[in-house]
Amino acid sequence: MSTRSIDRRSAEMSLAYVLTAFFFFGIGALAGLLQGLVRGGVITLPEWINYYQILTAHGVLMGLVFTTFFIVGFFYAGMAKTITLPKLSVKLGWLGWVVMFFGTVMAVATISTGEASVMYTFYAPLKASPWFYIGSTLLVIGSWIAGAGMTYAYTQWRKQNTNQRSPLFTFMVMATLVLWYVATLGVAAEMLFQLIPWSFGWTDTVNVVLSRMLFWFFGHPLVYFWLMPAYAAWYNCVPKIIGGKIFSDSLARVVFILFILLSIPVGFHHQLTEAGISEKWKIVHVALTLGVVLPSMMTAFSSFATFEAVGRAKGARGVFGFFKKLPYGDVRFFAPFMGMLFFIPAGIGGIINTSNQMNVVVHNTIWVTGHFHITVGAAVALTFFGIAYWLIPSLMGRQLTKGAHRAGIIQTLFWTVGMLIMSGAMHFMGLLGVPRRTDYTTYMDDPLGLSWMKYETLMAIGGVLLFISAVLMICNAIYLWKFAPVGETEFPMAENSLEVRQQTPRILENWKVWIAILAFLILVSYGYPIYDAIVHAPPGAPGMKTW
Ligand code: HEM
Ligand SMILES: [Cu+2]
Repeated sequence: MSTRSIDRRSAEMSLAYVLTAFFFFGIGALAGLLQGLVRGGVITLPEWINYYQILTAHGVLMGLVFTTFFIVGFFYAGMAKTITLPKLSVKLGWLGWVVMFFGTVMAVATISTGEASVMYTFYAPLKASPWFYIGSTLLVIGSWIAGAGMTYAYTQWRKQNTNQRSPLFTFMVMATLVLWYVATLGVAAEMLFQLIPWSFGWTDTVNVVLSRMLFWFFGHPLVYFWLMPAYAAWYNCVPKIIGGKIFSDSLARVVFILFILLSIPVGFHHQLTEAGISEKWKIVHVALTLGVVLPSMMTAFSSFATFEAVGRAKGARGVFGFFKKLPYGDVRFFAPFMGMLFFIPAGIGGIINTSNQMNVVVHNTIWVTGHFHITVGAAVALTFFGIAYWLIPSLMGRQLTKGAHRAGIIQTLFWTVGMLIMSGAMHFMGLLGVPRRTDYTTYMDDPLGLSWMKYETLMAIGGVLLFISAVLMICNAIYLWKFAPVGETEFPMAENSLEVRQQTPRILENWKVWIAILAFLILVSYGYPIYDAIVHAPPGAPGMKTW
């Protein structure tokens, strides 16, 4: 008999998001493979495809579409598990899916017809078809609708459970949503007031400085929007999988609050080499960025504390003996664990990127691309894969079989090795000065350009392994969705008893306080620069089509 872990309506809606995520992930992976092969000099694209076109498709589909669909699906499922979803939430979930899907199709269509090779950052003055901007905006609006469904479920729960701290997972969903709503205001303003009117020809020029500021107001918290769901799995699901407990309820909540506060007023760390923003403001953003190290360290600390506690309970000895006791044969643990390991060099790389002087060395080199493939492309992606292995069968009422575990471990290994090779090559090339976002070139057979080719080839080899892994992942997902034997798969969610939760300070769930502090920090860090960019606007730029 089939037994779903949550009610059927919620399960079907969440699954729609997760499966759509993997559908677009597949197309994105193909684009990634082609990029690697082109840059490595292995293949040449046919006349009718432009390198920057597939680069745009890859960045948009992986960075914006795969992640957002997966996150919404996972969050809805986790909320259904911890507090259950009212009917209205499920309806809003479906509506959000439709709007997001429609927006994505619009954006992908304009990329396919070559009207939007502006890459996933759509930096002005590169100018795409208005329908690309409208499609991307719909993707965001769809996520707002989905977020409204979750917020409704949360407020209903709180009404029925006055004076109770919410379950940790639900709290984390709400914290991520607070961040997402505030962050997306920046990109929505850029789209609605700048890019869309300009691309329709209603305005002749665009204020480039302002548009990039607004983009990164959104762009940095975007990376925390990817990371916080992965952390939610590290805090709630991984401990349950390995038979442990949540290390500390309040610590986990403080971490998420810190992410809300510190991930928005830091966008200038992406613009350190950019004219039009004074050094003083850049330093404010850099200082706040370094503050974000703290919650990540706290997460690492509590994750490994949980591992240690579990290992010792199983009889581990010595300082690091507990590593031997962890269930590496369980893909639900193995995949996110590999992701955690990737996050160690990734975090160090992030500190390098944000340090003013070192940023000059790596800025706009392919080092940066190496960096975000080990953060979002590995730490986050591997965690999402690990979640998918139990989430899909558990929502379908099917079994995560031994064979699927094994296939999952192999898939994880391919991804891990592929990413080590590809990102390793990218990091190394970046230090040599190799630019990111470039089609195949030997720079007119310049000896320096030629000397880079061997690393480009290495990068392509890593890309091939990653692509094999992506195909395996999709096959596994389809198997678990449609073909695995009917049965039951646990929805691993470590939950603290109400007693423990009630010891957590009440203020941590007082959103008004945190939103007010966030507004203050935003005012301090962005208020004057944005005012300045508007009042002392640079000469506007006409649109450019460089492809
Ligand atoms: C099959 C696996 C993958 C391969 C082979 C791959 C390969 C690549 C390559 C070679 C580039 C650099 C192109 C250039 O700068 O000229 C790139 C860029 C990028 N990748 Fe991936 N990648 C993969 C997976 C992912 C994943 C899982 C994500 C995120 C979830 C991701 C996000 C990005 C983004 C955002 C860019 C930047 C695009 C731009 O600069 O506009 N990739 N990828
Ligand atoms: Cu950033």
